[in-house]
Amino acid sequence: MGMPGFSTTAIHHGYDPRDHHGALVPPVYQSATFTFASAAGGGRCFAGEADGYIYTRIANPTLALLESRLAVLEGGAAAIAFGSGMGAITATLWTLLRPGDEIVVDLTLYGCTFAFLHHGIGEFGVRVTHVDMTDPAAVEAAMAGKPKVVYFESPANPNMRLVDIEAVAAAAHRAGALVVVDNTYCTPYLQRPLALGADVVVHSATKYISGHGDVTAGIAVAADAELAQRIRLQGLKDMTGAVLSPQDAALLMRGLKTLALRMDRHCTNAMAVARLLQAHPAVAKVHYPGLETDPQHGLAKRQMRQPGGMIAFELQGGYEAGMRFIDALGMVACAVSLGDAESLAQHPASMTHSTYTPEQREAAGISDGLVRLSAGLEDTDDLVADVARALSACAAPKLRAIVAA
Ligand code: 7XF
Repeated sequence: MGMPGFSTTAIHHGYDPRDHHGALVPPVYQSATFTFASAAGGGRCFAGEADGYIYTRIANPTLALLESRLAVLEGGAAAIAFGSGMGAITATLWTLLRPGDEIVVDLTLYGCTFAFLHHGIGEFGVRVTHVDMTDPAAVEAAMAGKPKVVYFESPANPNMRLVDIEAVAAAAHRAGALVVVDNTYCTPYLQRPLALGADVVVHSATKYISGHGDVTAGIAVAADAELAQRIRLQGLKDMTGAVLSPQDAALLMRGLKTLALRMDRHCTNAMAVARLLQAHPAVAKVHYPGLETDPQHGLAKRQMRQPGGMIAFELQGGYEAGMRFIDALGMVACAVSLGDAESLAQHPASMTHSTYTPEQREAAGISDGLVRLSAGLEDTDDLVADVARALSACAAPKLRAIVAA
């Protein structure tokens, strides 16, 4: 038998019911601490001379099963689970960076990642340099400073910019930098950055991996086992303490079982909404790499299985029209977060990316009129109908006449 497929791995990897009284679903080790057989044995565990669980902030069997599944799915050596995506990101970067080091990042990043760089680690002596990672010459020039870390999202939250992972990773490696990619928007089902050269992949597992909007969680997956262990022992254990609860790990494993099925539906729904938006007179611009007219369509086809479930767009009426659109939605909820069964819409400039100043948002390509939509799992026709209704309702009177015609 060859390598098990994505869903088979997500459902079965690392678990045999015969080792657990036949329990089909892995039991939850809801225990903060673990007993040692002897005092000397406990000391050997702490010294790393003997295997064995010590304390859940370091490791836990339920977390270990989730971690092993995600490590295989991302094609990494090992994974570390966290209590949030920001836990995974901060623990990874605290581990890799020291005062005097430089991190080169893309122009567009999730709002709290941007805030962590500028108001967190940036205030502890780490130099943060933004570069347009869609421009190979700019990337090459930024490598002259010998950065320690190169960090980006693809697609970027919120404006769907794609970064050529293979090309940027190659440039970073020539300069001796480690490459960290936030793969939240894709999940390993749609894109595997480690196979394209990244060293670490981070996720907000709050999103598609959980898939049900009821957990905050994060994951880091490293290509190298020694690097993963450093992130665990420094970033997780000593620097952030951002551990995931075993109960929430069990919920993530439930989500993982249907990840591939759900991603297919998210993508189908997003494509249908993107096509509606593209053809609609009230819409000025659609950012969705699945559209043949999108300037990054070719790159999307190269590095993503499908273009994903997220869409960003600007209405003809700019900011005012965007706010009217969100308020006019019926089934689609106005909420931040993404990747849930429920479709969600939000306004990045005043919500997820309000951590930027207006000038910083302009530099990052996040316009005041941008609306972000997370296509859920509802029936495609119902989602498209709700968006179409809101588009008609929010159009300025002159446009409304055109829409009605
Ligand atoms: O700590 P979290 O689990 O919320 O994850 C942080 C995070 C990291 N990377 C990306 C690409 C993310 O989108 C997020 C969280 N984003 C939510 C959003 O954009 O709606 C957070 C709501 S403010």
